[in-house]
Order: sequence, then C-alpha cells, then structure tokens
Amino acid sequence: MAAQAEFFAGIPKISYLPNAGARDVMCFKHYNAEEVLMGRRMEDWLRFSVCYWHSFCGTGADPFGFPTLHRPWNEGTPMESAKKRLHAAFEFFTKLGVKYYTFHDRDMAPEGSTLEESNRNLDEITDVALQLQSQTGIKVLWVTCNLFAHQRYMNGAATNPDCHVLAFAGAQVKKGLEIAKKLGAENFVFWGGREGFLSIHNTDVAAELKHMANFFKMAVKYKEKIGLKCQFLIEPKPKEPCRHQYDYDAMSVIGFLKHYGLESHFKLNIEPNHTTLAGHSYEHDIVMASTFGMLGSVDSNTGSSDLGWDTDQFPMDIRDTTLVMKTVIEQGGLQPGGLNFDAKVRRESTDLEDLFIAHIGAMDTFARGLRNAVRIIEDGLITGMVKERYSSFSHGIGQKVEDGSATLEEMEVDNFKICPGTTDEK
Ligand code: XUL
Ligand code: CO
Repeated sequence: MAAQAEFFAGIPKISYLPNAGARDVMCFKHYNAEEVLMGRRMEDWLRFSVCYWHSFCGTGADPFGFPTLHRPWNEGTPMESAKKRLHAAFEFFTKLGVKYYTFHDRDMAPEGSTLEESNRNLDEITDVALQLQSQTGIKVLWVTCNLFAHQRYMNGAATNPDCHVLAFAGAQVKKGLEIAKKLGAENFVFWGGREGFLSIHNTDVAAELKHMANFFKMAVKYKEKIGLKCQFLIEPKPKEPCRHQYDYDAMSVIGFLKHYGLESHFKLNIEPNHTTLAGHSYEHDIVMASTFGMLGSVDSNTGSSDLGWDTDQFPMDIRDTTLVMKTVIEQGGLQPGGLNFDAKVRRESTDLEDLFIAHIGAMDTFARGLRNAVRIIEDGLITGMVKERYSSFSHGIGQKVEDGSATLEEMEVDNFKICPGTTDEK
C-alpha cells in the first residue's frame, strides 16, 4: 500500500506519564495498559474501543446548525473519502493505543443507489480495512447495520408495517454479518433505531414485536450458517428517535428475549446515556444486565444530569466508572465485549487534537474507576457489609426461602416466633 500522509502530524504515540503536569494533556496520567491488577492487564480489563460514526464521520451538525468539524479526510468522492477516513482512523487508533474499533455498515462505505452497489462499496472499503487491521493488529469490537437513517426506515426496520422494508433490512443485515466474518468482528450489535412507535393508535404492537423476534431468529440462523463466531448484542434505548422504543431498558430487552426464546443467543450492549434517558441512575442497567448474566458490552459515554437528551459525552466522572468497573470485575470481565466510546467531541471542539484529549480523558477516568473498584473489592469492607445484611438467609427459615423449599404455612409459624403477643397466639 502506498505510504499515506499523516492526518495527525506532530502528535506522537500517547504514553503513560503519571507525573506529567496539569498542562500536559497529550499523555495518560492513570491509564497504564501493561499494569497488572487482580491478575489481568489494565488493557484487558478495559478493552477500549473507538467508534467510527462520531469520531470519524461526525460533522458537528445539530438540529440548529451546520457542520463545524471540517476533517481533512472528508475530501474527494464519497469512496475516496471513505478510504482516507480509514487511514486517518487507523493512525488515530495506533497513536492512542486502542486495540478495537466499532462501525455501522454505512459509516464504513457510502450507500449506493441499489443494494448491490452498497454491497460492492462495502466489499471495496473493507478490503482496505482488512489490510490495515493486519498491518496494525487492531481489531473490530463490533459491527452494526444502520437501519434507521435512510428514508425507507422512517417507520422502522424489523417492525416496519411494510414487509418489503423489513426484507431490505434483512438483506442489509445478511451483508453486515458477512462483513463481520470477513473482518473477524468479536460482536455484532442491534440497536433498535426506529423500532418503536410515535402513536399507539396506528400501531399493532403484538405484530411488530413478533416480527422483530422473527427477524432476530433469521439473523441467528444465518450467523450459524456462515459459521460466524461473534457474540450478538442488543442495545437498549427508551426514546429518541421514537417516542417509545421497544428496547426501552435492560429489563425490557431481557423480558423480550426470554418471551421469544432468544435469551441464549444475545447479550446486552449497555449505553449509560440511554439508561439515564430511561429515568434510571447511570449504573442501573449495567448492574441489572450483569445480575442476569446478560452484560455483554458497554457503550461508554454519559449525558448531563440536567438534560433529557442523548448527548453522547465522553465519561469523565470517576464515581460512575468505579461502579461500572466494580460490576465488570465481579462478573469476571467484559470479553468478548469492551468499553466502546460511543461519544463525540462537542461541535465547538474543532481542533483535531481535541479527539485525542477527549479519548485520553475518558480512558484515564476508566483507569481511575478500575483502580478504585479493585481497592473496594480487595479490602472487602462493602462485600462484608452486604453479606452481613442478608445473613438471616443462611440458616433456619431464611435458608429454606433461599433454596425455594419454604411454604406460607412456615412463614406463619415463623411470625409466631418473632412477634409473640401480636398474633392469634395470645
Ligand atoms: C444511538 C446509539 C448508536 C448505537 C449503534 O443512540 O447509541 O450509535 O450504538 O447504532
Ligand atoms: Co450506542
């Protein structure tokens, strides 16, 4: 491959400099990839990933204003800039020292005027991606299909009232799974972009949910057919763009998967900014998914507690990352999932180096969260307090409730023992 001009000229590989001063922002002060904590290297606990759509396709446009981020890779025809974007992205991943990336099919290569043309574009661009992956050792954390941006999906994809739109989405997912196999993706994500409704009056909820379940069953079947070994993930979100999204939160998705017998084929990709949009605390869905053995990966971002929007900010609060990492350690890690920065620089952050500063800040915040979580787990204080809180379930009637052998009659006898004089006994 011809040598490429650098896109981030003057920016060296980011290194760990724990004693750097406050003005030194192009270094890690906490993230030390090789350092071993609880028997595992930091980079293996954290499994960071850079997302393609915000960091390399984002323009800074919002509903009130035009693009502000003029990137040097967005030049030439759509196919030319798709190739430049790939080179810029791999230079960035390498300099940042992140081993994984994520992308939608349509971030990687432009949509053509037919499905065949879109697929050809994807083939051509992913040939370059494959080459860059083998040159650098950087891997795909997950691939997903964009089933929400094109006008055809305005009424949803797998829940569209027109079966031919559902079929188009199915064909797009078929190609997405083939690309996942070609690039060795470790996961494949389904975010229910417009799977939901704006008005209940024109919506057959039962039919739409069944169609969505059958759509997932087709994907499972094709994955098995082509021998794709990756983990399937569903990413919950309660609202935006739809008024109500079917994949509202972790428990709604777990209920859906169990109802349709799909729970052994999927785990969840939890995005905390979606969790807070659902009215929960930052860590809520991480903990709920993990409790049911369903936490597969995390879209590591944050919103602002004073806003009800999905602002996709870089996570910078060590209390949040401590709780996430405590849950991750307690479940034995996130692999084959990871911490994917589904986050964007603000539209005013127009300098190229801001992309580095944002990721470095978030990686350091997670490193501090990891160190805190390790300390909490190793000193055992909180674990001991929680154990003590439930100690009545380790013997007698508590033990019988624990193992499921207790009866309501025994509850009544227990009540006589605990509160004599307040019952019929007197
Ligand atoms: C949307 C969102 C998506 C998914 C992938 O809110 O988070 O970027 O992560 O489609
Ligand atoms: Co996301």
